[in-house]
Amino acid sequence: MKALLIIDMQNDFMPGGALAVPGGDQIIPLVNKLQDKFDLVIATQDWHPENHSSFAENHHNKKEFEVIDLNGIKQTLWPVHCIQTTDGADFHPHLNAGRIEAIFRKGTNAKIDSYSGFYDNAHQKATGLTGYLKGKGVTSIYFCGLAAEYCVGFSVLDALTEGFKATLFEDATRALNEADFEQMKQRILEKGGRIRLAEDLF
Ligand code: VGL
Ligand code: ZN
Repeated sequence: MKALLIIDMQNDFMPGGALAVPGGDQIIPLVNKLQDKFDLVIATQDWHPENHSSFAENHHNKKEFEVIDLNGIKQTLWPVHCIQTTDGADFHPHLNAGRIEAIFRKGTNAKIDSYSGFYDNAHQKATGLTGYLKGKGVTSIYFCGLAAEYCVGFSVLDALTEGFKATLFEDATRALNEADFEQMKQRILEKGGRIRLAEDLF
């Protein structure tokens, strides 16, 4: 059984948003069309409290996009984004959300960031996504959404760790930084993941 996992298609990651991914809104028509090819569609939402430790403004003398050591883990400091229950955390209004059976929220613990839809960045706490998908009989997961080298990429890597087949649709994602996305694609391929074009399904 194959599932489509739509990562973080939220207003704050769209052009004009707090942590805009260039061209993030351009993938919406493809992400909508793609859903018809899957029996199960799941989404994730970045869902931070205001005091989240990934926000530069919650640290003294730190700038946005600076990398710090946070409890032993490298953490990029982001602009404030995806605050729980705000418009910025909502899905883009053009995203077809009618087929999404479950939404897994992440980044709710103020002390640690969570790029992957499966685990926090220290791999200490699971979201329950693995058990949910295995309970539905899912063996292969296909990924789209934002941002390619962060929440999408780390979700793909964790899916492989959890024993799923994992495929990234590289035309149905967009990166914050192209060079970082190239590195992430290499890591995915080395771990046994696949990279495909969603458009090839049509
Ligand atoms: C994301 C940075 C911070 C993402 C979330 O969805 O890729 N990136 N929070
Ligand atoms: Zn975030």
